[in-house]
Amino acid sequence: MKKFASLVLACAAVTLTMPASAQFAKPDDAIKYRQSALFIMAQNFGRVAAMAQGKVPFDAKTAAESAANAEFMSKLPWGAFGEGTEKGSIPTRAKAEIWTDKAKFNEYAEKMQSEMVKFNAAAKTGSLDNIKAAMGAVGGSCKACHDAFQAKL
Ligand code: ASC
Repeated sequence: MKKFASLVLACAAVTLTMPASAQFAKPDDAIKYRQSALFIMAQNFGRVAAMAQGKVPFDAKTAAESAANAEFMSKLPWGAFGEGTEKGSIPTRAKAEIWTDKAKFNEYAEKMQSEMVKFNAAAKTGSLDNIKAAMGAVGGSCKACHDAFQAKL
């Protein structure tokens, strides 16, 4: 019983400290984690962007759900850019500058998250015009960070 209790505590400790400074068993896990979070975020953002661009019909409920997903996902990648996760055995376009210019990288990450909050709020109103007004700044924040910190293919 004592053993079980300490196992539960250990698991809780790992879980609770995860977001601030994520721990991964190996660099590949961190790389996969951040790529997965960004992929799911981009899929959800892209779904709403396609509506704003008139490529697919506007559906307020889907837009609001997708924007909420995107905002949630925008919080997850950053803990997976820890020291020692620069390279693994799977391809990564993360530039070394992420680790040598952390202050700037964090600034871009925070900017994107705050634009996502506004984007999600806009989507909640159900107005395509509000969504359109908030979208550009989100896309711009993605691009600014990619230009500085993502290697070209
Ligand atoms: C997206 C997506 C990005 C950004 C970027 C904006 O939908 O997947 O990486 O927007 O293209 O410039």
